[in-house]
Amino acid sequence: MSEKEKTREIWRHIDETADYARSADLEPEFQKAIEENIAKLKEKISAENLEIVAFGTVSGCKSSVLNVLAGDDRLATDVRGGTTVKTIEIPWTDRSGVSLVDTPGLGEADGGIHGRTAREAAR
Ligand SMILES: Nc1nc2c(ncn2[C@@H]2O[C@H](COP(=O)(O)OP(=O)(O)O)[C@@H](O)[C@H]2O)c(=O)[nH]1
Ligand SMILES: [Mg+2]
Repeated sequence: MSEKEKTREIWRHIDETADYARSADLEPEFQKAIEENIAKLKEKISAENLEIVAFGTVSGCKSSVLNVLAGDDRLATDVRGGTTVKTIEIPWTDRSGVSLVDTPGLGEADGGIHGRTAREAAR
């Protein structure tokens, strides 16, 4: 399959999912969630920006690895878990169209909200 055909196929699947969400007998909340995700997905595809997302357990060196890729220490790191509390997106130096995305860690004590933030960023 050529790149052009693959792109067309992806958009076809997205449109079919949107049609299904509109026509199916779904809970309004679920329908809204699908529509919001489709809108976000379309935005991401149109932006043609590659996101490298660091996703994993707390103190797993996620921020440290992204700092190495970025070439400086702009993301905070700490021996204590829970330093990264929100999703942070930074452009990869000298490379247009590529972003490094840091997320809070999974498995943090009382860190349910941070885990959800991380999962959301990785979608
Ligand atoms: N021993 C060792 N520690 C590291 C290395 N890379 C990072 N660390 C330390 O591991 C700890 C957690 O790193 P961090 O990047 O904040 O983890 P995050 O919670 O996944 O973002 C920090 O104290 C880092 O300095 C490494 O290569 N070796
Ligand atoms: Mg971190």
